[in-house]
Amino acid sequence: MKLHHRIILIILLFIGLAGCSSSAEIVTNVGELQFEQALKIPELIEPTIESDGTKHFDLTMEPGTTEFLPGKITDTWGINGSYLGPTIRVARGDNVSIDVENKLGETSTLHWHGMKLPAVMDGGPHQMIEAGETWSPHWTIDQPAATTWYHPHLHGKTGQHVYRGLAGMFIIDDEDSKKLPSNYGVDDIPLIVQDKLFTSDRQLSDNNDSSYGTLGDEILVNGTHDPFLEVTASQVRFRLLNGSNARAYNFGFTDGRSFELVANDAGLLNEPVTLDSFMLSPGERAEIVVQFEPGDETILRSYSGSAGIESGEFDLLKIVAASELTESSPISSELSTVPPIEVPKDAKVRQFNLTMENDINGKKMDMNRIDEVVPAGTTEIWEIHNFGPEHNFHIHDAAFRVLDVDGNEPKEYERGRKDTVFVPRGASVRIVVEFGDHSDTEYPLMYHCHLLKHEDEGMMGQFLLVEPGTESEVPMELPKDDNESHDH
Ligand SMILES: [Cu+2]
Repeated sequence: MKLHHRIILIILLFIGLAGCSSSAEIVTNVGELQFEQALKIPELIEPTIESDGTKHFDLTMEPGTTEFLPGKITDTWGINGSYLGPTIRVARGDNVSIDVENKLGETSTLHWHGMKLPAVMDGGPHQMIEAGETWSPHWTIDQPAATTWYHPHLHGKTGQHVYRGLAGMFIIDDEDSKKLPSNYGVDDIPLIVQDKLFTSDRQLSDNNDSSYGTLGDEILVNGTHDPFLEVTASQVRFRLLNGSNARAYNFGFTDGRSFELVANDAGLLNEPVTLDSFMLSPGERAEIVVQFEPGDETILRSYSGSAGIESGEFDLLKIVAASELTESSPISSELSTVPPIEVPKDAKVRQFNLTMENDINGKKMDMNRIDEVVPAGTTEIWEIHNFGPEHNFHIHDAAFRVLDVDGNEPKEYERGRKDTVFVPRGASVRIVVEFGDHSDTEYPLMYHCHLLKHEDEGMMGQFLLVEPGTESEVPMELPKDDNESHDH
């Protein structure tokens, strides 16, 4: 019976392949997977505690090889391993210090996406780590619980460095978040979703020809191809990160089950929202809590959407519930006590035009140019107007709330605290942005499209956060040689 099924599957596969070659538009892996690889859970890295209580972490960026398919070796990059990096987990109020050693053999950076911190610790394009060197940022965790992440941000090379495997999760806990399932790897599961294009000899293809950048036809979850997960608890929290260069995912389950959305990128929602699907564009995160009955089987699938970066249908992960499940207490109807970001009276409004040329307000990213000067600790309205196909928009050292999309209420799944927002083709998105309170007249922060090809091609701008009232005193040019220092 099993052999019989396999033969049918092989025939179907051949029909599928023939179909694929004639119509490149329909990209899918549905029906091709066996769900035979246990989902890898990135290691939770243990800090060393310094004498003043600071939690210290050591990260090493290094090349390696990874066996995504049995017997097939792929050249990859990783952090403390050959592909992806460990999960860092800290609590609000912690002081952290991190040594990032670069053993890649070329310059890179490591950016803390979603983190509120001084600009010089941000790991953006100005905090370059030369080959063989170590960069040592430190800061105090001062923001609500959130699923953040880290990845390189070297100007012009971010897409390549992330695609080869440099990324990891950075979880922040607080009193609110601990009320949700929090047992890492048991009922609190990270899911880093990435599409990949492999060459015939199973190397990562850097074909970047599409206008969106690399769109793969195979999926890795936490670096696992063909993954399954056995869950042992009746309620499981999944932290989803779209770690792809360009593809967006419309997440849902093949049995149509609903689930509770409990967090957007930058923190918990005030109350859970019951959904049966939601979309994440590159860089966005969401936390969901899914209820299981003993013996349940379902597949987390990405359904094809209308946008170019959403086309294709992909099985992501098969989830099987054990025959006996640990009973979890029901999740509270009050999740976060942090009030939603409000629009201040007389809020400053800034306009950002995303053009067909992949620039912002007619300008390509320039490492020496300051595009905006924002008073630290303030809240502004930013209006993002898309004059081209799909983009998204990410702001460093900031959290925002989506006010409207083309004048309409944002989708139910994007109404919480965020740091990255999808900007549909031709649409205008208005956000109310709460900026960090660290000022710095020397080191800028970034805002950019998180489709990494677009970012690398210059769809990025730089802003300084300065002492309120000093905005007009700040030079809009950075000194040519001083701004690429890495000795902080
Ligand atoms: Cu873009």
